[in-house]
Amino acid sequence: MSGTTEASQRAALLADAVSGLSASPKTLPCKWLYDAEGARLFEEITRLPEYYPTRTEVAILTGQAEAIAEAIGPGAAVVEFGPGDGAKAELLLAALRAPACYVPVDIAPEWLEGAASRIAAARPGLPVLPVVADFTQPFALPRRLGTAPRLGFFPGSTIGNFEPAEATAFLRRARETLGAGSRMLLGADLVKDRAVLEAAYDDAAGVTAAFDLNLLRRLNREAGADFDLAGFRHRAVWNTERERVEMHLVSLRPQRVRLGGREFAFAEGETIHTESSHKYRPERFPALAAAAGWRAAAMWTDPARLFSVWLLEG
Ligand code: AVJ
Repeated sequence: MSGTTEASQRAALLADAVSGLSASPKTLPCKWLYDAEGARLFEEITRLPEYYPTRTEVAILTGQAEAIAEAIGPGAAVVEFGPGDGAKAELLLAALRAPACYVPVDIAPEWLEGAASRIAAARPGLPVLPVVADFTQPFALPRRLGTAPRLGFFPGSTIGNFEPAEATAFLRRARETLGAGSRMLLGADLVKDRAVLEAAYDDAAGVTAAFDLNLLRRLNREAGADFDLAGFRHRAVWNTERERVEMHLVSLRPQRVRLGGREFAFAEGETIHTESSHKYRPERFPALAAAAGWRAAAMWTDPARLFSVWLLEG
């Protein structure tokens, strides 16, 4: 990362931390979970026995590749929002007929390299056109897309990390970016048994706990905070009313933490809400999409109905 990018990132982290820790209840935006160590721990989470979403979505994308490719048709320009390592795009591009190009979009240029080089190696000859942009806002697509039919790709149930109103706003902007007549292939995790959900976000090996607590380590390193990591523990709880799994860091005792020249007091048992992962009901998802101008054209799921992959038409 360049010096200025790093400095502005740190300033943004500090500002978010000061406002989140001043709020009641205390909260921190989940995007800060992903520093290099956080990204490594998330990758480890995706391979845990309790964390079903990744392997289930991959099973849907591979097992139902034919039907998905058939529904999408030939020649699609695939625009992926937040591609990660590009593994799911590789599966999709292998299934599709004659995709026109691959456009990975991310705000952090260094995060685009992995996906771009993976796809370039896996599909020689396929144009890879990375775009550096904040995909929660409308952005311009490369001119080279021409008139190729556009297919947005947003796997992983990343949509679940948005509040419902933000999810609608994201889908509306994605439709503006992709244009009328475009499609979107989107992964959405489904509502299920509370025990299954809570275990997926609080695994026996403690990897998700380490992922959550790493946020405090990051604040100590990048925002000059003095969190005692032994003074907090990770908790995952299913919020029945809002149909989301919440991750919290629970203060184990009354304590004070310094950050940004201020002091923040924690009562025993007080929490910092670090992430929400919303889950969806198949019968209700089409209405959410419709509120953003999309029509749900098809849905694929696994035999246990753990996860859903949707094709939206705009
Ligand atoms: C970012 C949506 C893929 O909410 O399931 C995994 C992040 N957090 N375990 C999710 C996460 C804790 C994840 N996604």
